[in-house]
Parts: sequence; structure tokens; C-alpha cells
Amino acid sequence: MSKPVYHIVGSYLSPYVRKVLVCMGIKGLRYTIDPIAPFLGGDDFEKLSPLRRIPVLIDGPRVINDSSVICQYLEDRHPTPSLYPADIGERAQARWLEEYADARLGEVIVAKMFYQRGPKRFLFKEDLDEASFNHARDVDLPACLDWLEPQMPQDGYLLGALSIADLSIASFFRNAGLVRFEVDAARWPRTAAWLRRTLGLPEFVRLAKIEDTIARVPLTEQATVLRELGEPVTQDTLGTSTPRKGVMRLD
Ligand SMILES: N[C@@H](CCC(=O)N[C@@H](CS)C(=O)NCC(=O)O)C(=O)O
Repeated sequence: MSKPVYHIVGSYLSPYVRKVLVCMGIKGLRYTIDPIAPFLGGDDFEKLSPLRRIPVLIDGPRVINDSSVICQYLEDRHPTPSLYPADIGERAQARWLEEYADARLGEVIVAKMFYQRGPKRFLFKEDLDEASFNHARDVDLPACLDWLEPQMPQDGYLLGALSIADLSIASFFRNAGLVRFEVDAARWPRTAAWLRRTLGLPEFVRLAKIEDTIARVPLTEQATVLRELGEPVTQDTLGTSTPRKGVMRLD
């Protein structure tokens, strides 16, 4: 039986969306995409995503929210290649590292850094909170790296084989890179080497080319550029041209 084509709602610049797209790429799954920023979602978007967040995965009549839930769903539906360790303890550890990335790296890299430099400025026309950005870059993120460094492997991936833990954490550091934060290899050598390895995976590399192209394109024009790049962007969209603040708090 041929594999289904899933529909994704969410921008390629979101680390949560990237995690899902990489997971799909590794599993050989095809998708169509409505690449909207959550802040441009209209009423129909909110019906599907009550927290007004991306990604959303649509599988026929089923709507699934939250990148971790989506990745687990894809794993359950398409168990090979597996992105979750077979050992129960290691599987729990992989999920914890994923949660750490989604929660803490999300707060520091997305809310305090990426959102500040991107949507807050260009969509909501608000000033950058320089002090908060600098604190995230100089204090919070280094503290995260200090915590991650001793857990990083000399070679290979966090829990031996590549897992959801690697995809999650690397996805967030890619966004840090987009706001010019580089992991200092002298201070965090294992993390820097692991990040190079992980972001060097073909699926991250494929997406990075797309991300680099659209990063400076206004949000409302990104779909056109993505179509030109050959991405499977649908004509139907849940996006509007009127920005709205989210449901959950962002800086
Ligand atoms: N726990 C969610 C978080 C998703 C999330 O926060 N996505 C961001 C995009 S990078 C978003 O939609 N933010 C809009 C908001 O929080 O209002 C997941 O893993 O999918």
C-alpha cells in the first residue's frame, strides 16, 4: 500500500515544524504544506489549532497538534526507521530531551531571540527588547549549553542511534544560527561537533537551503517563493494578511 500524503500547517522557519519535516524526511513520508506563520492564521486556523500554534498535521479527517505528539504519531504509523530508542529507559530520556528543547530552548531561542528579531519587529512593528535578547544570548543559552555539553557524545548521536532527541535540540540551534548565535567550539566542543553532524544530515541540509531563501522574504510572499523552489505548497491557506497575537504569552 502506498504511503499517505500528510498535510502540514506551519512555516519552515519554525523549529517545531522543522522537527516534524525532518522526521518525515527520514521516514520517507510525503507532505503538502500551508507554510503560514501562526500570527497570520485566521479563524479557521484557530479552529484547528486552539493555541494558535504551529505545526498542525492533518491526516484525512484527523487533526493533530503539537510537534511531539505529531512525531510520535508518525512513529506509531511508520515505525521504521525508528526515531525512538528501543530501550524503555533510553526512550524516556529521548522524550525528556525533546521536552527540554521544546520548553526551555523554545523559551530562550524562539521567544526571547528569534521572535524578537523576526515577527515582533516586522509583523507587529514593536521594538526589540535588547536587554532580554542579550540576556538570552549571553546568559540563558550558555547555561543551556553548559547543561547539554556533558551529555553530548564523542561521536554519533545523543542516545547512540539518531533519535527524536537529536532532531529536536538541533532544530532549535538552527534557529539560534538564524539570529547569528554560533555554538562556541572552544567552550562546548562536543555540542558544536554534534550540532555540525546533526545539521549535516541530508534532510536538515535540504531544509536549510529553503530556510535561507525565505528568511528575508516578507511572510505574506513566502508561499510564492516556496512554490518556485518546488515545495508542495497548497493553494488553500489558513493564513490572512492581518497579524494577531497568540493565545500563549510570548516576550
Ligand atoms: N509545544 C508546541 C509548541 C509550538 C510552538 O510554540 N510553535 C510556535 C512557532 S515557532 C508558535 O506557533 N508560536 C505562536 C504562539 O505561541 O503564539 C509544539 O511542540 O508544537
